Amino acid sequence: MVWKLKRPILVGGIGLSFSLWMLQSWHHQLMQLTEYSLLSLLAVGGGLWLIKQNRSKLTEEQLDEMTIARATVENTIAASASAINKLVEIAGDCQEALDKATLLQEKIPYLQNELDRESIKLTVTGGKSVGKTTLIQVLQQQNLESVKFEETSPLFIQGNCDTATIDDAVKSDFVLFLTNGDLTETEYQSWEQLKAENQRLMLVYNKQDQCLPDERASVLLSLKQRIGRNIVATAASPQPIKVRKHLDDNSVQEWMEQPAPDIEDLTEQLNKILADRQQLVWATTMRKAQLLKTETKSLLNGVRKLQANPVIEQYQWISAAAAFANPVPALDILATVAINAQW
Ligand SMILES: Nc1nc2c(ncn2[C@@H]2O[C@H](COP(=O)(O)OP(=O)(O)OP(=O)(O)O)[C@@H](O)[C@H]2O)c(=O)[nH]1
Ligand SMILES: [Mg+2]
Repeated sequence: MVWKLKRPILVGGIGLSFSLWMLQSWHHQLMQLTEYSLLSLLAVGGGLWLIKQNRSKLTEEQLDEMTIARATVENTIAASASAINKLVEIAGDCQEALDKATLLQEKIPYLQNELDRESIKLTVTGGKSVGKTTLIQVLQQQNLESVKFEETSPLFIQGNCDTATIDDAVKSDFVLFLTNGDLTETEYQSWEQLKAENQRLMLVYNKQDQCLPDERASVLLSLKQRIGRNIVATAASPQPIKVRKHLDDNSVQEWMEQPAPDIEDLTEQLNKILADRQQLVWATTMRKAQLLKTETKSLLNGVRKLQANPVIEQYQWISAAAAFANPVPALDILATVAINAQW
């Protein structure tokens, strides 16, 4: 049975008024409902965010202590090698890509040899005049076995972090990051950058002799709160102190004395870290292999893009021609005109 609507304007009008009235009377409840759902959404979102934060903290700590198996590094080197082979394969007659691939290929045997390296490269970095050179001189007298020290140029140029210095630092096995007090924002960002590169490192609060003992404790506490563990305090070259001696004839003799460097905590920590030097070497090799893989992949993408361009252009022409020749849009316009004309 076909139900035929009589007086459509009247029925439509009544329907519309009824709906508006319903909306009006439910408006309050609806608003409350929206408020509650917004609040619950906020609560759920906040909860999820907290869980995520806790998890990322955990993974950061785990990464710090993560032991690397030799096989994992070997697999990463092998993956880089096969990516380079793929690059050679698809490069075809693109000489530039082939030359780059040859250069990358030469790094593979170097990385394989790196796995058995005995000596450790220890880099000392930090801002200007924090005591990098002095600390290296003092550490060199500690007879740390097969450790080569290197100093980076100051980490900051006019208050900005120098990325070239960071790149330099991540090539070493271990980094000592020097600071003379609470971390500045730029220092913190550089520290985070090194951590993001999975660089093994330690924060050294040098020149602690410039502060009174309770000030030192509060600086150390604040550093620990900011970056967690991995902090030692040193005084590579403490300020000379005035010594006063009362003699028998009631006269007073005064002179300046140079205290010995205060680096025991640092050498103790370093000895612990260097005890597992294989781990340090493997971690560095892993970083270098990953870097090689990333470099190869971006070259591969570049070559693929170059090769795909002519095909994309060809299809662009085809679709442009098809759009031009297709009568459907024209039919569409015709239909609209016809319908309008009927009215
Ligand atoms: N009071 C005090 N002074 C220190 C300490 N360590 C280094 N110094 C002094 O800090 C100044 C800078 O030391 P450097 O070792 O040259 O510092 P740097 O970081 O190598 O400096 P740049 O390479 O120029 O960035 C020197 O006068 C050192 O004697 C320390 O533990 N306590
Ligand atoms: Mg220096």
